[in-house]
Amino acid sequence: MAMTEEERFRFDLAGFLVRPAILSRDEAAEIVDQIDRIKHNPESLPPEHRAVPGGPSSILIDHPKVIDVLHEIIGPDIRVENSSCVWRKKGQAHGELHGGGPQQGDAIFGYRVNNGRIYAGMVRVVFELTDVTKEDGATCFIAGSHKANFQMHPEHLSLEEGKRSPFLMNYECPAGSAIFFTENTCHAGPVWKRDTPRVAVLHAYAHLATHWHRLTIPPEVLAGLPREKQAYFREPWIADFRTGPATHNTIERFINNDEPPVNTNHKP
Ligand SMILES: O=C(O)CCC(=O)C(=O)O
Ligand SMILES: [Fe+2]
Repeated sequence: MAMTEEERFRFDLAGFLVRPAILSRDEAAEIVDQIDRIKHNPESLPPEHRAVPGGPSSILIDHPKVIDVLHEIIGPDIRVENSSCVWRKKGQAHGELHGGGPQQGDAIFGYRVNNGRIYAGMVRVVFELTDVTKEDGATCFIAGSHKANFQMHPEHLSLEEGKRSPFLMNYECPAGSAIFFTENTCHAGPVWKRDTPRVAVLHAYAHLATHWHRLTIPPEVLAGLPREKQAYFREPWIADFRTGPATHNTIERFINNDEPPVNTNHKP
């Protein structure tokens, strides 16, 4: 098993986990530069780098210190559901507390533990690309809410100073850290308070058999990825029973095939 006992205990108890500094400072800085250009000067990048997870940010797709956790909490067959980047200036926010509670009954988002194993639905990974302190206002969580059996109570949904739930937790971490949380944990992207921007990449991972987000990554960005990274965007199915034994939709099968990743060239 890849997670330490303490990590497993912490993730199960709280619904989120920080793995500090999984990237070198140079790797993080290179992605910061890419996101700066994506947001402010996209023409300075080749077309296949003009969105995440293309170019330097592609190391995040299958980073071993991320994939080993995901294999343990989702399962051996996973996909990337969604990829986006943020350049959040002082005063900007993603929004209020959302998620948590009885949604755990849902097959896409649900969180269960069975026979000593975690079965998480969608898991979001935040890659913080600058140093973050607890005062800055990065993602925050209502600890334990991924297992709540009742609707989130309004008294626990305020982000206002002095009115915050005693269960509201956030994190501090160095640049290049990964924060994992089950989408079922009640969370928020509060107002960013630091003078310098929050630069981060957010990925959503899920079981190979599920597909929640309709993928919006530009086709040229997906096409520019090496085959082993495109594999995380392969079609969402497990077995093809036209063959005997059934063909399993593994990464190896995808790499040895010429089939494209899921189609992103669609109309809304
Ligand atoms: O921006 C954040 O810190 C949180 C983002 C969020 O809520 C999400 O991606 O689901
Ligand atoms: Fe969210």
